[in-house]
Amino acid sequence: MTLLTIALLTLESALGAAVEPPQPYGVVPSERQLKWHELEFYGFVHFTTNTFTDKEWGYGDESPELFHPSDFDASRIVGIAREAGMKGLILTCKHHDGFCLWPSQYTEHSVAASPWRDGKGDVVRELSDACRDGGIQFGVYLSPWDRNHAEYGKPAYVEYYRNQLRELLTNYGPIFEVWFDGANGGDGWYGGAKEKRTIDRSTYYGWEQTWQMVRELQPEAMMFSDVGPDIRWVGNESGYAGDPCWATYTPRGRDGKPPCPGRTEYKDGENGTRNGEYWMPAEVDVSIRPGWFYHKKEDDKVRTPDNLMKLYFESVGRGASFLLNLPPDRRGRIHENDAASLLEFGRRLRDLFSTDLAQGAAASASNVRGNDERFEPSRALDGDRNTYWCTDDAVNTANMTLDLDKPVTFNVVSLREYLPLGLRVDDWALDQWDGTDWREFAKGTGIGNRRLLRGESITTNKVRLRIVKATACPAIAEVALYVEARGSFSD
Ligand code: FUL
Repeated sequence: MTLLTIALLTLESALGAAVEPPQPYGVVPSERQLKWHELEFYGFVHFTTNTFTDKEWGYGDESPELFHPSDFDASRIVGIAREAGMKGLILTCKHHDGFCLWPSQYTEHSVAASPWRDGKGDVVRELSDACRDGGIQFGVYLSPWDRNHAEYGKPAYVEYYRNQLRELLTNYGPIFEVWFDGANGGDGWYGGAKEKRTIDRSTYYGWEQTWQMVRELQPEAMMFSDVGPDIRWVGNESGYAGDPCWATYTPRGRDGKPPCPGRTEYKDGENGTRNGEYWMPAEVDVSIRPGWFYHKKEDDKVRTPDNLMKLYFESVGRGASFLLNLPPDRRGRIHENDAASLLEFGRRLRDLFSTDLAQGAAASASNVRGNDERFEPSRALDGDRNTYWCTDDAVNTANMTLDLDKPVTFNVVSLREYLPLGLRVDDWALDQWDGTDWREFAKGTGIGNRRLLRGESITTNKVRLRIVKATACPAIAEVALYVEARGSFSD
């Protein structure tokens, strides 16, 4: 050690050495996952020959001539999605029936054989361009199960599947998410064979190799499946995540086989796994109508704005993402009923999050890491998810208080942990000051990317967040208070 170093070290300790941020706890998100956590809400677009045959799963023998939207306008779809607050759209480029919405050079079973745009159309092109122009992201769904392809079940099909994926990942700009569906019902047309084909879900598709290809072609893309690797299926299609819904997960296989798409104890996805092996947050996929594809008979069964709000709180509000399906109709447009509901929902969301009543409050805490201003409780009130309140390493129970100066009325609270340091908090509670005492008004388990509390209206001048149990010293990036204008939230 040189004299200079010793002098600097002495000076530093005299000034109070800058304390280090805590070590991460458990598995932590990748950069790619961190970016995705910021999206929270995006859409699915289910569109294919099913739209014209009124089916949910095409058999694979549908004529491409059936695909003939009279008024497909991608920019209108993007406009509605954006207005609703969606940050991206994922298109079913090929569903189980095998019909391709782009002119793939590997099959004739595509838009190139349809009368739409005289066989010169490309839905993938139009929607990806419109997303880019509209400032939202674009993702692809490519069904692994293909009921049209003659060689489905043989190695040649897996080659075909990868070739198609390569087309989608190289010709259409940046892809934010690739959706790998685990569904496989067995029977299909299969080039005229009309039979049941059973594949071994663990080995047939060679997922590792396909995932590797996605990483090479689109390093930023998030991959979704029952087993990730980046995002997991939440385990239901009803629109809710479990409570709690940990971002960490250890998928379990079934029938003595390792976990793979289509073969997991998928109900585990609802809650995830505390201290799980992987950072693999949940995505809640659900349709705005009963079916995934458009059916006229469901025009009066569109989810209401109230119901969409409920789904939002039960997905985004539990740390998952909300993937809401908007199926274009036979015109190639989002039906008026769906659009109306969605736009009203978007308006309510904007309204809800327009003013954070906690900003500007005076914050104090029972402990501040190293008494360092970088970790002060005000960091949780600055609207920046990259700054956080944090305690000393040995302090796993702590509280922070917001002094609001004058009484405010709120009915929604938003909490976030600082994700790069992992899931640290187990149990927490929220208290209001009633003039003489603290009164608990909410409690829960798990925070993660986001925890939204939707409760009765509370008017108070002080709010307290209590970290009741944390496995590692807490790092809280956000405490925010909002007002939701509403009649009831029972829908
Ligand atoms: C399922 C599929 O079978 C449905 O048709 C739909 O695409 C849904 C999102 O995933 O597994």
